Amino acid sequence: MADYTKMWTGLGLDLDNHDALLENLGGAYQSIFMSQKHRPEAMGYFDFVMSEAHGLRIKELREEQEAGRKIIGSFCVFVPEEIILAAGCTSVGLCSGADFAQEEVEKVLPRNTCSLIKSFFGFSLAKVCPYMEVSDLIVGENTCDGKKKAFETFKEMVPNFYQMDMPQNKAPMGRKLLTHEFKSFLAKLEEMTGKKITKKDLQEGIATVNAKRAALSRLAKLRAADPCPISGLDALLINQIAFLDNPARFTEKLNALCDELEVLVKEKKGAIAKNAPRILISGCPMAIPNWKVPAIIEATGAVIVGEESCIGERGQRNTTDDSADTLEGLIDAVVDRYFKIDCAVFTPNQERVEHIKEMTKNYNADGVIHYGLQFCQPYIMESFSVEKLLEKDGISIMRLETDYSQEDMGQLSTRVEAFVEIIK
Ligand code: BJ8
Repeated sequence: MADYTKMWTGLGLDLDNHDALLENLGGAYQSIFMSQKHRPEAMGYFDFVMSEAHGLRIKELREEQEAGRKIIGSFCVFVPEEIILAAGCTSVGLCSGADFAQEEVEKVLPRNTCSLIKSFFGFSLAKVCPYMEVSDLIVGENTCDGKKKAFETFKEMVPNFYQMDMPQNKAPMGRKLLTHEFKSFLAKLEEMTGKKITKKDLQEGIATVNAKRAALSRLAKLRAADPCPISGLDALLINQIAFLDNPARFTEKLNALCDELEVLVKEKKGAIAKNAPRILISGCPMAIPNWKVPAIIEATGAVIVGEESCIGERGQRNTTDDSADTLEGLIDAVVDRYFKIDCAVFTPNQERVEHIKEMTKNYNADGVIHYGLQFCQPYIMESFSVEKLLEKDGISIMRLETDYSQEDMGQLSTRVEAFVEIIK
């Protein structure tokens, strides 16, 4: 990586903390990703993106800012990228996938807060996330209780916070609330940019995001093959990078990877051996650089064939209908698309278990590992009914609860190995 010290200093990063984070991440990436065998050649691009995630990509975002674009950071797949692009802005996901500055975090948040929330507090307090620092606006959403209460504190820590309300059920009133929130968000972006969003702008935003989602769905379908042409770790990484990279370039590179995977499938070549036990992961999002559980699973020789997760199919399934001929109609279509997301903060949330069953079938999974972050009430509570309903259909499932620490690695490995033995 080139020397970006000046840029990082300009962003207000704490260079010592940031060096420590990069050193840690670099080591983890080498041992988890680069040690894999039979990786598709086109993964080279995604390795490059990762190696420059705090360098070249941030430089690009700074250049976009200098040219007048605003950078919008967010924590949730409910924040509509189509509208952000329509406003001439750029969307970035704010990672939240690693522990940092835990002692400082526990001075402002209770200990029994999920790791994801603690993570973005830690990144902010320790000044180590260039995406957070480069963002002109940070959007928080009232999804789970943990996030919405934590945002009350977080908005005092950053100068540019915007809060979006969220429905808790899929009744008509819920849809009305989401429509209201998306329109307010659109108005906020118009006010920030001084640009009036037109029908054409939104159509273009929808087209860009639809193309990205279509490429991700193409990747997902290719994983149904046995042998699987790509490891679950690499597929997860691509889903994580989808939140950071330039969307048009990402789509082009992902389609190139899918072209290569199609050939591998035809030639019956896999990244992981044929007949390897096939696992579907379901549950809390695995934000970058959270690779702990997938690394444990694939170390057993099993392959992860899908993620029922917001960093995965729950967040990316469904494209937006672009056929409306008014701006109002297109906004409605965006709302329709997002209102289908079956996050566990909704009650009831029956669609989610149906999706898990559907994915198990479509990707020929032998079993499901339900991944819950400790203290995440929505997903952990829901995991009990998910378990019951999957077992009723004869689908093997194991529920795991963990955090971002490495302390339970041994215990998790033992449990995952035992589960893989059972489903073999
Ligand atoms: S749409 S899953 S990205 S809210 S893990 S912070 S739920 S206590 S992240 Fe999510 Fe949007 Fe839903 Fe998806 Fe709370 Fe649970 Fe923590 Fe969570």
